[in-house]
Amino acid sequence: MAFKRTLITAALPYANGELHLGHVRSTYIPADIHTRLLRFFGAKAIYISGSDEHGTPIAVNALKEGKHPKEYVDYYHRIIARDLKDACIEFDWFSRTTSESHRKLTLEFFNTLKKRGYIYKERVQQFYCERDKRPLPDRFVKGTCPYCGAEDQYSDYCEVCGRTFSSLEVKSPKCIICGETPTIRDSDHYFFDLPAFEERLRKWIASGRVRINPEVKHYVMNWINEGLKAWDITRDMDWGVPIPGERNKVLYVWFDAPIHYVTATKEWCEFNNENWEDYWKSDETKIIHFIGKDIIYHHCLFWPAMLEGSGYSVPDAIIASGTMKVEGHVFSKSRGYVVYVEEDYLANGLDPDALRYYIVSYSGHTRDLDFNWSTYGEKVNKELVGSLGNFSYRSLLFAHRSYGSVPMGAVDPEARRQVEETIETIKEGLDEYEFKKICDAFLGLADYGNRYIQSHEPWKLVKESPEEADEVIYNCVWLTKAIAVLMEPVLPFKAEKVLKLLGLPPNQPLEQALAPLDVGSELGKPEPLFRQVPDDEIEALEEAMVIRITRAKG
Ligand code: B3M
Ligand code: ZN
Repeated sequence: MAFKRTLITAALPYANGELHLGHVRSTYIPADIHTRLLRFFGAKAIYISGSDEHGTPIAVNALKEGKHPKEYVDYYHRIIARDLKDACIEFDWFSRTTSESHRKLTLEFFNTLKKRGYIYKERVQQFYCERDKRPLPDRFVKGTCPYCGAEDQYSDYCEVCGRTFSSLEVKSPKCIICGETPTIRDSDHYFFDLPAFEERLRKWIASGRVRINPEVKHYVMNWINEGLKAWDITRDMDWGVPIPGERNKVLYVWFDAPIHYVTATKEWCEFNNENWEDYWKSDETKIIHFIGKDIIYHHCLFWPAMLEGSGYSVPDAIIASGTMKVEGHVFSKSRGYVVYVEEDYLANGLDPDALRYYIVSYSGHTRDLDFNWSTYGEKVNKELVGSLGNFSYRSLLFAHRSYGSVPMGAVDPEARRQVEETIETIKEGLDEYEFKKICDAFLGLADYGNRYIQSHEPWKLVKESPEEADEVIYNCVWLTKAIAVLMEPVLPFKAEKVLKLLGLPPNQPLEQALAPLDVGSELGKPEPLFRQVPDDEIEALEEAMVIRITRAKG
């Protein structure tokens, strides 16, 4: 069916660090491009997210820094919002999980699910520190991985072998606050009855009503076939959404975080005088979640079950990206295999649009992306500087110098056909969530433009046959406009620049890609669109990375 509107969500970044390439690749840039493209093709689309501010890792980090968790997340919420803006990632709404509206809505979900019998209480055993006199959930305990024997791992997850486990399985546990061996105590926890949704989830996934890629579908079906387990949604601590009637118990961060998709929608709707139920309780809205591969379980099982159990719509598409690596290594902040958007990229004078382009054009969205500075340099220099930038700059410079305005001419039918084909391919890329296809398409148009200008040699024609020169330059400028319009979702800063030289405002609609030029309208003086990144600069960037990795090894 045709949807009236689309809601695009990006997985919430934890408010515990600067934005890095792992974030922007898995989620924020592709989802931003998707939203812009939907609008470009005339659809109504809303793009939302927010800072994920609860959870034990944040509580532990704040404790280490001697800060209250609220102070800690306030800081990172600001930093993340800044980094997003600098990478030209534009949310319609970006809020936070520590808000009052979010607390209320989370409890509404909790109460509804409890009333309907999907949440029940059960006694569990958990670590307790007798010296600190407190329970020790998840990351408050470190120990040896029960599977691979790696030491100094958090009690719920091993960074070395990647397995997750339940806290009590960890060997030689130690309290992260004082280093004591914890004791084990009883505690009453709330559980979400995931198994009650088994058949509904199985049918939903198998029916194809939700778009998820085949590989992910396969995983999810396997999990369902292995049998789903009830989900412990309580943590004994004071940082999180407090459970009513309980002392020192909050909801697990993964219970409240996805609810923020609804919180943010409601906040946006309130601000824009719309009805949030049109988004979450109606078949007319397409809901798309952009996520990383590591949170498929949460989005394909827990979250749809929570929605279904509370009477909300379930998502229509869950788009999981491939894994991000750095110089061939698994992405890891603690081991130094990380590239920060601000510190490592923008602060070095590198171009935000080039980042957006590199991130999505390197490989297909579901494939892995192995980041390294040398392929970054190659792609920027060859594709953005050599092809795209070169064509726009040459065309505009020639037109500006020789005419100062759009010369007489008409659109060459072959050039028009090329643009029409490019639009078709971009449309396919949008429908297939294949961002590389979109980039390849407008880059291909620039290649065509370069061949066009090269074969027509307008620099000769100006002297030999001025009328023909007019025609050729008209078409070069026309192609430049088409490319700018079509590249805008991926390269918004650069598109704006080019459009300005042509006397057009940003965010042009689809029709503008094919519209003829205004003969005689003034043309601005162009500057090169992209800067060449020389070898010595790439070497310096590589060097800085090696230093960080070495330092992380200690
Ligand atoms: N905050 C980040 C992650 O695991 C986590 C996402 C929440 S989405 C509801 O990628
Ligand atoms: Zn302790």
